[in-house]
Amino acid sequence: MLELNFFNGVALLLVVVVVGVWRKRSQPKPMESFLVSSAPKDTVVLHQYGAAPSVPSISPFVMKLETFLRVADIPYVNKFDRWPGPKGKLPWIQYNQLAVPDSQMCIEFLNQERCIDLNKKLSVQQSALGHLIRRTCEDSLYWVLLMWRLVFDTNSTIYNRMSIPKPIIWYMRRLAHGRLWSQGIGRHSEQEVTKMMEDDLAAISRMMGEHKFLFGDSRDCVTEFDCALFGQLCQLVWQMPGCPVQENIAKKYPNLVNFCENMKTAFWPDWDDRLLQAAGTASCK
Ligand SMILES: N[C@@H](CCC(=O)N[C@@H](CS)C(=O)NCC(=O)O)C(=O)O
Ligand SMILES: *[C@@H]1O[C@H](CO)[C@@H](O)[C@H](O)[C@H]1NC(C)=O
Repeated sequence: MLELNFFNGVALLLVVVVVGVWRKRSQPKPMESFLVSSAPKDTVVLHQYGAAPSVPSISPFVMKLETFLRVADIPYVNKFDRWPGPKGKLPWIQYNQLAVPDSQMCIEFLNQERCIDLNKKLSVQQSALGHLIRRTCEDSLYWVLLMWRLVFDTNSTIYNRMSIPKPIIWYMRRLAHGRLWSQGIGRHSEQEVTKMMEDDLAAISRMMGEHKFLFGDSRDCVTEFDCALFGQLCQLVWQMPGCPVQENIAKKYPNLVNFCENMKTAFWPDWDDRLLQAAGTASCK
């Protein structure tokens, strides 16, 4: 048993105070404190990171949400302010004096507000499948992407291309290592993580077959699930410099690369104008 003496008492008090302050800090903040910019009525303000070298955003979730805004034809303006939203993450949106965090919650909120349903043509079974694909992308592939960018690529190639200062890269890596370890994937080797990714991609690739999009070939078959898939895949296909992932996908799953090309052509005519044109790295695809 721990003896309660003066030093233990002080240590205990310190722990209680620190935990108390920490808990208070992590309480959700009132939404009003996030209304940092004004926008015309019924226009979405999309808060996101700055530009990236090969895909308009470094974040798969930003790509998902911005693609959704385009597919659903919702007027929006970008704020490249890296301002973390009500839940401390990006992306988040502001809409008519409301702040909404989380890409998926933003989509569901906008669906309600504007009577949108990109999935309305899907059968019950297709919707269920779409849901499972989205989860695979966001709760499995996303972690694989982080492992490559922040653990296996010891050169931090993508972050260096974005000219992020070295100490910040160091801090990001440190933070990520802890999170990836807690999530569990951080305990696996490069070979094991590659296998996980291959299994996910193979399943999605078989599911897609020769279709242009997940559930069909025409632009109006594009669903929320295509946006979620595109968000993650476009990163793996185009924005993983320093990682063998990119080459691997192009060789093994050309239909997934085609899917990305199709989404890009259909909804991102301004893709190239949106890329970060850092000196000497204009074409890093
Ligand atoms: N479930 C969230 C995930 C968003 C997310 O993980 N965003 C990352 C960037 S890709 C982020 O903000 N990370 C900063 C942090 O975790 O502190 C969504 O769908 O929006
Ligand atoms: C880091 O860069 C060096 C020099 O370009 C290269 O030899 C090495 O393989 C790279 N490391 C990784 C993990 O990509």
